[in-house]
Amino acid sequence: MNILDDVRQSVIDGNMEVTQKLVQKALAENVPAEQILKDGLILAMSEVGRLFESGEFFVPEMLISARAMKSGLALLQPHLAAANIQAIGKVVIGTMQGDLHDIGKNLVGMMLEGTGFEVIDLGVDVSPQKFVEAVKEHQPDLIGCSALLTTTMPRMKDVVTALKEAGLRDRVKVMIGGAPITEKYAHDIGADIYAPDAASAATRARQSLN
Ligand code: B12
Repeated sequence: MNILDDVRQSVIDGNMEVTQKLVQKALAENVPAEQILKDGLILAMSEVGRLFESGEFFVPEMLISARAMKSGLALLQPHLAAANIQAIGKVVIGTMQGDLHDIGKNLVGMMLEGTGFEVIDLGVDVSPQKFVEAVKEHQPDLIGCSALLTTTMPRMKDVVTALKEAGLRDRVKVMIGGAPITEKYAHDIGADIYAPDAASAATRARQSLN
């Protein structure tokens, strides 16, 4: 068995200690951090989602898998974020009000840092008003909104509206993403950038500065 198969299995099992050991082992064997992330941790969470959908996993299992994934991610972080890059811009990110999923958002934050952005993370369950206040306070180039639930997607439109009402819409680009989000949805609600994953989020954010 390949080490990344083991990493995936440990996340699915929700075994945080084993996940950490295996991620460390993979790094020691010079498996690139991006590959451990993509083919190990992220694939494992897709499988966890499938198990949840088919009724084999319930919320507690999902939660312990998420914890294991996060513990592995923490070990990869220093390898993913390139050191000593001067900030090329500023991004405020957060997960929509009512939504507690933060693994994808954290990954996007890491990749943005890796590409040279200063990242201000507002956390989860962030109201549109809080985004507006953060734009006033930090004056970012972009805001990044994450939603994993179809029920919290509409809050993204509320963020765009709140920015307009505060007269700030022209000062900041709005980037959105998360499993249920599509390019079309971004267009429909008047967001500027959509990206399907953390790597393309970083690339598109960077391109948007030009
Ligand atoms: C882990 C998990 C949880 C954990 C979250 C832990 C945490 N700290 O995040 C817990 C157990 C808490 C949880 C709870 C719930 N969950 Co949940 N969860 C998941 C699961 C299995 C994985 C999500 C994940 O982390 N994926 C891995 C990351 C890396 O991927 P990602 O989040 O998609 O992010 C990537 C991209 O989307 C993108 N991206 C993400 N954000 C952003 C932002 C920007 C700006 C950009 C550009 C890109 C971007 O880049 C990321 C990296 O590449 C998904 C299943 C799935 N397949 O998505 C269900 C899922 C999202 N959950 C679901 C549900 C129903 C729930 C609950 C309602 C369950 C319940 N009955 O209580 C609650 C809701 C709690 C709440 N209020 O938020 C459903 C949503 C269904 C729907 N259509 O809305 C899913 C799809 C499962 C399913 N198949 O039914 N969940």
